[in-house]
Amino acid sequence: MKRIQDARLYGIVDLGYVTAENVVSMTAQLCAGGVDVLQLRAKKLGAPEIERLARQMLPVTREHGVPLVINDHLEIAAVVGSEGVHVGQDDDAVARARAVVGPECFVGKSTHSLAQAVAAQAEGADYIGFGPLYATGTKPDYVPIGLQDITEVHRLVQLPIFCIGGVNAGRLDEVISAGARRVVVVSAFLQAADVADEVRRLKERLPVG
Ligand code: 3NM
Repeated sequence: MKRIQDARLYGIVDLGYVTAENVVSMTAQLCAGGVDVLQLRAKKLGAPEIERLARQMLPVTREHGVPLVINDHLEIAAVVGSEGVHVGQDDDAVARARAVVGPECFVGKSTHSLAQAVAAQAEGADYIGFGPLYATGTKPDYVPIGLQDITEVHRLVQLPIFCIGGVNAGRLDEVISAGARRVVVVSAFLQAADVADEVRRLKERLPVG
């Protein structure tokens, strides 16, 4: 199983873009292309449906050695035994997640500013998301934070930092030049004509180490 500490490319199966029927196929394509970690995100589905999808994804992600992260639903992460769980900006979200998922499951937290990133590290998160860098239809209510704090967040936070929000092949060079080392890509992968190829080609351009 790949470790979150070594992950550079983070994919998300977001049910805003993928139908439930296509979740397994999309999971297989993203894993075949080479995502290092994969999240299940389904803001509009109920817990039973999300649990069912997670159970369908797990054999595929495990076959590829890709850790599966459940967004928001701590109990589902615990009951299906996913490798990770991801939480939002609530106070104590990391501590509450740990109490539910136990020591084997890593915990990531979304952050939208330098202050939130530093706080997430103090809270004991295993990794952070940092964004949205650009305006994005995947998370439309959030104000983009731009690229200017990426270097500073890497100085302040010694956790894996996944830059997120509007990242695609056309913007990758400027995101890397701004200091990003790891990225999350959602809609640009899920809407690609050839998903595995899009993942493979973007991954080749990420810095190693
Ligand atoms: N979280 P896309 S931005 C799920 O900043 C999510 O916390 C964000 O999707 C954050 O690659 C985002 O399609 C959406 O822009 C990322």
